[in-house]
Amino acid sequence: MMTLWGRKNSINVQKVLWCLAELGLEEKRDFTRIDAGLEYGVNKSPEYLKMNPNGLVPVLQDGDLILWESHTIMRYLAKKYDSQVRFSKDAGIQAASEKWMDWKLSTLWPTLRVAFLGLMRTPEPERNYEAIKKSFADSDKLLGMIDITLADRPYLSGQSFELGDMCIALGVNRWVSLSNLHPDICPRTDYKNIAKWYQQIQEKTLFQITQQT
Ligand SMILES: N[C@@H](CCC(=O)N[C@@H](CS)C(=O)NCC(=O)O)C(=O)O
Repeated sequence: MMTLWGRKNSINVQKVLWCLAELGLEEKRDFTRIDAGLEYGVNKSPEYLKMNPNGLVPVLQDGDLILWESHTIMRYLAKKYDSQVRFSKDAGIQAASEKWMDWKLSTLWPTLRVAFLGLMRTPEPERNYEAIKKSFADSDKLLGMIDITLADRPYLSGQSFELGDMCIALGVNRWVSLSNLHPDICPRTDYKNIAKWYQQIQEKTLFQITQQT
């Protein structure tokens, strides 16, 4: 039985929960989840810091192995537990998918995070609206790359749903949520290919994306 530490509304915990769901791994049967992070605490305790010195969620324990970094955990799960071949084993398709994972961590999320933390985690009097607006506008522009990519393919790396789609879909979920909650500060472009892809993902995959609050 694996153990996953992390609150359910964290974008990085959601990536792991989604991956587990796609692999047919069920909470209570195949893994235990322990709430950690923000209001739950736990992640700054000495015991937790021994597992993840960053004090962040998620952390996955599988036997003697302790992993942190959501994308590393996803790759591990897909390598070890994909008995039904849910994800492609082709090195080229995997790399095509993983480049979007890296882009999410290195480019999209650092850009969108400023708007997300500013509007969702910062009390109104302390918000830097100029930085928030810039963060959202820059993210909206970056998502134009996704929209162009999806013009000639159903999924980001081609014909099949892969790990990269999950990582980007969770970012798109935050982009849509922020725009819906704050349309004046976060006006978003009506990207048709993203909308089609996102809807298809929600219909055809095994995880209900919930907004992060
Ligand atoms: N690069 C890390 C980032 C982890 C991260 O930033 N986690 C956030 C939640 S999304 C966290 O632990 N925040 C502190 C908290 O929830 O208390 C990953 O992908 O796992």
